[in-house]
Amino acid sequence: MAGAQANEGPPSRGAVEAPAGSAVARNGQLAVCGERLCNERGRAVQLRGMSSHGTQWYERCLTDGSLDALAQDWGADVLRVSTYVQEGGYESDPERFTRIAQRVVDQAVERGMYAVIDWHQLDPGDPNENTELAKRFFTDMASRYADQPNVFYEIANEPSGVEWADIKSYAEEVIPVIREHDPDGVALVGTRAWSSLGVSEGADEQEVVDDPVDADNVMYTFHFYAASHDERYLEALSRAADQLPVFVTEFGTQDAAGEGENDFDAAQRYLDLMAEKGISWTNWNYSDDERSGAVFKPGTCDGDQWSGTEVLKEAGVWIRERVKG
Ligand code: IDC
Repeated sequence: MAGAQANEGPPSRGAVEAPAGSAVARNGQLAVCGERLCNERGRAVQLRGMSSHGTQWYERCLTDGSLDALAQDWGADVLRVSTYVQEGGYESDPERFTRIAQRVVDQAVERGMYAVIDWHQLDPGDPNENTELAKRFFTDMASRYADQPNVFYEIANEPSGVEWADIKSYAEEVIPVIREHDPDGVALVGTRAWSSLGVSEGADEQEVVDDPVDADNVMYTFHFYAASHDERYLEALSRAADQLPVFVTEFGTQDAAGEGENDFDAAQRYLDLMAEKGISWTNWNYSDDERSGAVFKPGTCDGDQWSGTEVLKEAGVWIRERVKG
């Protein structure tokens, strides 16, 4: 068992103070309050920010300079750190990917941003196939951030081909492991059919409403790609947000592969809904991948210029404006 000893840092790093004026300095420890996310004074908050791409491919886009730009130039409240399980990710070298995730979360903490620790399970679609690895990863992460108010634990990115009952039982196995170390960290649970609340497999939010995860401080995730996901998805999100705490941890203005033309009109309707209902979000993705959904132009991550719009693709210019608010 590697446990916390697998990493260089101490099991818990102790509390690091957030810079004045930052999202974390303003809001402190967050908690679920009814269908919303509330700050430490019990006031509802909406966080806006970006998701990284997989750290096995785009670690070089997550530097002191790029995270300064995200925190200061973009004014982001939150960074989602995507640790893929497969595709050359965590399973191939748990210690290395834990170290990378901790390095990046530490950098978010220093800048007063919240961090979503994303266990980026994608294929296989059944999160139960990675449960032992997930427990090891989250033990290491939750022990390190036990004293920090900054982190969310996203335990399954996009389940697919699996019933809600199986996702729920996975959540009820992993969340207690996290809470043993970090009792007040908010857990984010992926929903059926690539976190579509079931819609992509002919279901909807009702299965979650009828049978929620048996744990406190849990939110459910919804992902959408505006050029692919029509009215039915928007309506499911709208209904769900009145009955469940929802966090949109991934979305794009493109098609479901994060590619192709941007549909900014459709994306704006989702953003308006999320503003109205106080739904927090992180956009996919903060890298220089060649696809249209990666905000930076290819080659940006080899340089040292991160701020402003010159380094951004069309989708990057658009989303930066909306993160700034
Ligand atoms: C895609 C990346 C692509 C990569 C692929 C690998 O854009 O570069 O080759 O993953 O799996 C998701 C997933 C997310 C996808 C993204 C866009 O969570 O991993 O990234 N997407 O396809 N769900 C819907 C879309």
